[in-house]
Amino acid sequence: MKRLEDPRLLRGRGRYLDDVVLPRLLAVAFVRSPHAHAGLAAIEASAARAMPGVAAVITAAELRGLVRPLAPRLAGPGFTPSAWPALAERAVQFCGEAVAAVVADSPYAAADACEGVRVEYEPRPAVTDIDGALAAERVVFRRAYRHGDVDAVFAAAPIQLRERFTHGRCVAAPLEPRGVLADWDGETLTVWSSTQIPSALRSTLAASLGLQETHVRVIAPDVGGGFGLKTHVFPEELAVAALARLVGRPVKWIETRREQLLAGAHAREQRMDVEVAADPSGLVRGLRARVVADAGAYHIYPLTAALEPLGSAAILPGPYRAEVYEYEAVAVRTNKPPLGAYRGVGMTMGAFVMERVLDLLAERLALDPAEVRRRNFIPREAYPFVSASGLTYDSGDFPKALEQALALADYDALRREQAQARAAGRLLGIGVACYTEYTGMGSDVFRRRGMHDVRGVESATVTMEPDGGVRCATSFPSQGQGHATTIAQVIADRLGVALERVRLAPADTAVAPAGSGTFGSRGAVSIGGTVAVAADQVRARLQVLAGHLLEAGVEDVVLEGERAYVRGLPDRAVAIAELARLAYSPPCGGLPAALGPGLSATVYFDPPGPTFSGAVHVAVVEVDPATGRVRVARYVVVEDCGPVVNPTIVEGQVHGAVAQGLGEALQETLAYDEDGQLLTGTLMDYALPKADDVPAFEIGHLETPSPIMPGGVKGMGEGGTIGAPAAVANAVADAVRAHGVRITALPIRPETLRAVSSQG
Ligand code: MCN
Repeated sequence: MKRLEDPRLLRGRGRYLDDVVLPRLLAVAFVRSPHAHAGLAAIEASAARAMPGVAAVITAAELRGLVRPLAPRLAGPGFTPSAWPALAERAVQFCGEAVAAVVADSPYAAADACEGVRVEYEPRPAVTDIDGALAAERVVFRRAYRHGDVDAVFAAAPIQLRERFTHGRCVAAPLEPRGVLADWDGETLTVWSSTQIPSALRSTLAASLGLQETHVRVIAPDVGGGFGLKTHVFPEELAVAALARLVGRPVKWIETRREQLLAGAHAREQRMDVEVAADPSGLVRGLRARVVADAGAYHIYPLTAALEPLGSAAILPGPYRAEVYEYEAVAVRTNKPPLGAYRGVGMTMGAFVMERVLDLLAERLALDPAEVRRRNFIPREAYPFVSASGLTYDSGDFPKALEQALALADYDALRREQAQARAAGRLLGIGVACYTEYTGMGSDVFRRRGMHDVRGVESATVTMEPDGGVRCATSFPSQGQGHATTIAQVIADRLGVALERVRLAPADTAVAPAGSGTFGSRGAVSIGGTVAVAADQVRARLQVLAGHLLEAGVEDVVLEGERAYVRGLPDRAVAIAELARLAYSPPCGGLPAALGPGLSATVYFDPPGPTFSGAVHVAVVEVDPATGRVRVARYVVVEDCGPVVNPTIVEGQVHGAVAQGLGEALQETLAYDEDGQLLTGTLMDYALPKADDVPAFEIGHLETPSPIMPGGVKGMGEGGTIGAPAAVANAVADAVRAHGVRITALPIRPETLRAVSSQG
């Protein structure tokens, strides 16, 4: 089934943030620090205020007492809080931090006036890397974990490996950048934001500005991609909301691409030192890991800097049986933008390290990489399985997924082809990666992590209108995942109406009940827990009404093909639209006893998860010995997200996520110099994958239903980005093994492969 939302979007009829225009609208631009670390001695804005079209120039001084900074909480020891202000007050902590906002009658006038704001900085030394931050003891998060007698297992292990892996800084880079429009009518603050979390944003704005939530309305119009970036609340959202109140007119800020690269949330940067204890058979018995993430200048709101290192450490054991494990997860503060969520957060690094380690082990023991995985997998019958890091894996069948992927790739033939290519001097590599992924998390997961400001609950209202059309409003909006289609499928199925009769309401806190948002691959699971249950409640009311009219037992009423009929008697029927009309306009004699008017249900759901989905990826790459450039020749995925609601959407999600993973593996780097200056501030320098960098994908499915989630459904929207860097890294390592090049860092840029190039 094709996506219902696409015709409107493909015809250019989408309504993105920059399409939203209000009367008397003013534009906002931010003055941003050119220094990574500096004191703010003075800001002189009178010249800018006098420039044409300028309505106001606002600094932290004008916002004092009006806006509380973003200060997420994390329960438990080892957490040093931070407060990210709407505008910097006494000092700037990273290059690109906002120090003033200009409000003008056009974005151009606002941008020009930014140049007229004179800021006197007092540059200070910047800390720009993990070692510098550790040396300066700038630790903002530290958590340790130990399971089993790790020392005894390591002391007895005949095979030991030790390696350091690093991951560079990258960014989500959605097609539509961030943006926010705010309007204050003296009573209600209405905010349009390109966000993944309208409900949580409303709460944060209300708390920060000292308003009641009922006086704040957040609307997320069409959102052109989020990929985790828009899971956060940003200072710009606070500043723009406050500006609307200060200037008494609607104001809008649209991020430029340069601002996004410079001052949005970044992703991934971390390193992991790992030790492995194994048997000569290749069985991994124990793991030790120390993860240190470069968290940037502030904790990201609401997830905190714990998100990346804790996720990487917790998922490291993957779908394998390691018995003992100890880790330390650390985040350090540097003078760079905060580290936040990006598709696959935490899990990408965990999978990269574990899958590289298994290949190194295979190499040491002269085993095939597929064989070493077979020997370590958790067998299907061992699920539910508690991993060495304490995660309860509810379901999975990796032995089967691996065999399916190897068959799809024709692995044996690939190895023969590789041998021939090698004989001819070509650098062909084959990489296998397997990962398990936590999806569909509920409040319990966030509370266990100590994350107070992430609710974990979702909700939906399903309403059949008086003409039989159905409207659904959810707390988890779409940024491209196709929810309008999958939600319509679920509702149409349950209420017996045509798909076209079902509409997903725009994301608007005035319409939708409260919840958390779309992140952590929780959408499919939340649809099952909210939309499906609410639709069932509406269905039950329709059945009572139809049973009453048709003089049949409720359990005998079938809803199908826009009609309600008595089972076995298809002619004894009434149109569902007629039932809807009667529900709002009761017939003479009224509705059946105990059935009030209306056809609507609101359901809140706290997913009992996480539920674990997973996949096996096989990448085939060829390295050009002359340039070190890597071409991805083939890409195979076998994924398991339980029963698939919409195969087209699921495959589309795999395509997009793998494409992002390939960029992460081979191209994308936010490079900084030692002063904390960003060297890759445009898309000419920050290399996103393009169409010709991405191969055709070969996708297979496996369905291992979740025993804990409604309908057995598991999430999958992030998976491709988790598997691709690991599979590609293993494939490149396989291609260049004979040349003595070690693959321990992402991205694997041509310059990493220069040892091959020089030999080539
Ligand atoms: N689905 C399905 N059957 C399943 C599982 C999922 O049909 N068994 C469908 C779902 O109904 C939904 C889609 O696949 O339409 C993704 O579902 P899910 O894995 O639950 O993920 P979410 O809906 O929670 O989406 C979030 C996820 C994340 S965390 C990021 S980041 C991401 C992603 O989705 N950002 C995206 N995919 C994206 N796709 C686009 N186009 N844009 C983004 O910003």
